[in-house]
Amino acid sequence: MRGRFITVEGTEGVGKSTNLEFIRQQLEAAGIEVVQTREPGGTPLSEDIRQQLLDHRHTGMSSDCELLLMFAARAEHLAKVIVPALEAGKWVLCDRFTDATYAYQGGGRGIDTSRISALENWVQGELRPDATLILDVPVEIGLARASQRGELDRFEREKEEFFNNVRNAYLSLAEQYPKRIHIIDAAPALEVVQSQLADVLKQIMEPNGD
Ligand code: Z5A
Repeated sequence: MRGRFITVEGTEGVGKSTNLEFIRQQLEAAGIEVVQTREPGGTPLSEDIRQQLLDHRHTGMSSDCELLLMFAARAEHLAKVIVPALEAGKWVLCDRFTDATYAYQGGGRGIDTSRISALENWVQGELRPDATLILDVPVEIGLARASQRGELDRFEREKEEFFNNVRNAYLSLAEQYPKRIHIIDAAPALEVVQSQLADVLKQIMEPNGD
């Protein structure tokens, strides 16, 4: 049986890295074999593309170049990691996927959604995530959390307005796909966030769950 494809999304500093480990543990505790991966990245070539995308020396990269590099990395990732794992019956847990493209390149950079969906259909065919968890916090809280880390990458140097547009695009996607996308309030203490995650994961792990 084909595995299930779970993606985790959110704006800057919402706690994806912190909570991905928790999500993986919950799935594995239920006996599910999990392949954890990330975008952009997940294969040697896609990780090289990621480095170019995040490198602050490329500040001013054209929006179309950014969009096409995201999908180039994704095509390789799908071919080498995601599709083979799903076909082998494993679950794929992916840190960001195409919702991030709609949010960052669509909402943030202002690229028309129809251009993103054309690339989505080309690169993914009919493959879409089975369930998506969007960790949501007000932008100022996420930026304050992220600022505790080291040097800022090319995206992290964007202004608050950019991240507000990204967050609004994520919230619109959740309205558009209420069955697939689950919004998690990631502002409270970690144990409160993880209790919400555990509830949603139970639902997702049910046969035919979303
Ligand atoms: N991107 C794109 O533009 N288009 C696309 O299609 C794709 C991606 C796929 C890299 O992604 C960039 O690629 C990303 C969008 C773009 N740029 N940005 N921004 P990334 O996922 O690797 O980068 P990121 O968003 O910066 O993720 P991150 O560095 O992994 O941050 P995070 O995972 O959300 O946060 P964290 O490191 O888990 O937590 C941040 C801090 O907050 C840390 O000190 C935690 O201990 C703390 N924390 C976490 N939760 C809590 C709670 N509940 N309370 C208090 N403190 C907390």
